[in-house]
Order: sequence, then C-alpha cells, then structure tokens
Amino acid sequence: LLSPINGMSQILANYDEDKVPALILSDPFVSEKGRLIQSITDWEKIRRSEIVRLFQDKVYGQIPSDFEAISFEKVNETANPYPEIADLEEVNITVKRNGKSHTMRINFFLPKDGKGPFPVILLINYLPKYADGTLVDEAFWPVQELIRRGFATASFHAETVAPDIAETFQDGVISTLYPEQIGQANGMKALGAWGWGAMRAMDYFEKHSKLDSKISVLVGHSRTGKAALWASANDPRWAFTYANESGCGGAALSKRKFGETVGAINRRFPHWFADNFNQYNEKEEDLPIDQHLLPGLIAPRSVYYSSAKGDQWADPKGEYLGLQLGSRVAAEIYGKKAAFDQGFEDLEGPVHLESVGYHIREGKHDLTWEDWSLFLEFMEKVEK
Ligand code: GTR
Repeated sequence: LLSPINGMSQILANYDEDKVPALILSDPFVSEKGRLIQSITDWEKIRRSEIVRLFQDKVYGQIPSDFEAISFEKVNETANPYPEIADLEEVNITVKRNGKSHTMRINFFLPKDGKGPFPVILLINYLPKYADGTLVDEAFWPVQELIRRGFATASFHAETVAPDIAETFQDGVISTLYPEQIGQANGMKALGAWGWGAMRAMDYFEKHSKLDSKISVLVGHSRTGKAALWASANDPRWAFTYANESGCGGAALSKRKFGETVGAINRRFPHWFADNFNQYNEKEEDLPIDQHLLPGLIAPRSVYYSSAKGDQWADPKGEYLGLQLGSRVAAEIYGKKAAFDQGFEDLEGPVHLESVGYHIREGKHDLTWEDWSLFLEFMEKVEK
C-alpha cells in the first residue's frame, strides 16, 4: 500500500525521458589513482575494493560479519503443507557475539524425489502475509513448482533479522550483535541487516549434506532485491543473484532521477540505507558512484534483473542501463559472453547472456510466475 506521502511523490516524480539529466558516470575501469584496470588481478586487488568501499560508505552501510559462534537447531513447529513432494525443515540460526545472541528463523523445503544434493534458492521475503512462516505457495514464491524442478527452496522473513520500521529496525541483529554500528554514518541499516541474514543462511547451506551450496540462488523482490544485490556483492558464495524490480538503490541508476529518487526513498524509508546516502537527496549528480558499478561486484558470478512496464517508479530503463553498463566487468575483465548490444527501446524479448540476464514484462510491480520462468530459463542456459 502506498502512504499518502509516497502517493504524492509518485505522482510528482519525473517520468519524462527528455527531462533525464545528461549522465556522468564513473568508469569501472579507471582506479581512483588513475590506473587503467584491464586484468582480473587489478580488478580484484584495486578497483573492486574501491567500489565496495564507496557503496558501503555512501549508499548501503556496512555488513559486519564477525561473530564468535553460530549454531543451527531444527525446530519443526509447522505442519508440512506438501508432504508428498517435500520435507519441511524449520531451522533456528543462533549467532553469538560479545556475550549476546540473536536467533533468526529460516524454512526449507527439500525435494523428496532424489537424494540430492539439491541446488538451493533462497528468497528474502518481506511481505506481511508470509510473516509467520513464509510457507505460502503462490506465483510470488512458487515453492511446489521449484521443488518439482529439483530445487530446494529456503526463505526467511526480513523481520527475523531486522524490523522494516524506521523507529525499530535496530531491535534485531543490529542492537544485539553489532551495537557499535548505531550512529555511524556508514553503519549497518536494514538492507545490510537483511543481507547479513542471507549470509547466515548460506552458512547453514554449506553444512547441509542435502544442499548443493555451489548452485545457490539469492532472490529478492523490490526492497529485498536491493538487499540481495548488496549481500551478493559482499559474499561471493552466491552463484546466482536475482533482483526483481529492485529500482532505486538497487538495479536502477540514481543519477537518472526517473521515478523514485534518492531523496524520495531516504525520506520514506530512512532505515534502509547508510545515513551518508542522505547527502545525495536531490543531489544525485554528486554521487561518486552509481548503480552500474554493482553488477561488476558480483561478476563473474551470475546476476539477473527483471523489470515491469507498469513499474515506472522503479525506472525499468535505468535498471537495464545499470546492467548493460555493469556487465562490462563480466565481459571485459572475466571474458564472459556478456556484452549487451541492444538498446533498451529495441528489446524484443529477454536477454540471456553468459552470466548476465534481463527481462521486462507487461504488468505491475510484483514477482510473478512469468518472472520466475524466465529466470529459470536463464539459469538453465548458464548451467549448461
Ligand atoms: C516501493 C518503494 C521501492 C521498493 C518497493 C517495495 O514503493 O518505493 O523502493 O522497495 O516499494 O519494496 O515493494
């Protein structure tokens, strides 16, 4: 639901291509000291870390990952809705640091058909209707269909890590495990905390004999698409990262100021991004980076974006351009067949390349079966 304020900013936003400012975007292949970056070594040793640091300081905030202990406990509190095709595992993940602990809950369905190990798809979910179990099967999270195709599915609700509320977002992992993050201008905020949750889920996947953590997918829609991208930039264990309609602060270029802007998102969701990101409210042109540098942090692992024509607020063209420019790292540094040569206006169908993919569909802001099936087609192609 749109709040009245957001409804107003959506109406007042710019949707006119002619009013998009001329873009000055930083070059992924020139380091801060002016060195031309052409090799994997220079990319990984010099340029990649510069870009990670800028996103951390200016956009998302840190994802601290140190802790003293992690433990996994099967709880099985809920009846399995699909006993014929899958085993349900509900797991409490408890992380300890400085004498304090935080427990998050994650749910798995493991296919009954076959011995595994199964490739695993993790959804970071935030919709209230799934809050108490993330078990509901529908187009948005098609558990049964994914199981039939041989995947294990896993999901956790964002709020098991950090509440999605400006006043209370710290009342989860942040104040319990990482209180020193509070008040830092690049301290961990909600998107970073959700990404941290995905990393702890991966810690479990790696130990699970029935899961093939090497074929792992991190999926997020919209706000959790933003979180998934930042998590994957920080954690190379994800083979695939799929961000659906992640828009402003996710896939889309901020400097286009098309649809949702940095000021609009920071005012409506002050708990998502680093406090420093506020410096760019109505001043996107001053950002030292833009979202086109994000896919390169995930390369050479696979990254997939999707947009909807009815979701202009998320700026589909800005999402496409971000990936088109961002895929240059996969193509030019890692030698993947990842060069997008089509203009956004000329797209006739999905673009499924080696390690990068994109589609845009009719309809509105949502994660649908059409999105899933196109993403799965892309995955199959990459896996071959
Ligand atoms: C939009 C919001 C976006 C996006 C989304 C969502 O209205 O402005 O940034 O995150 O909601 O998460 O559904």
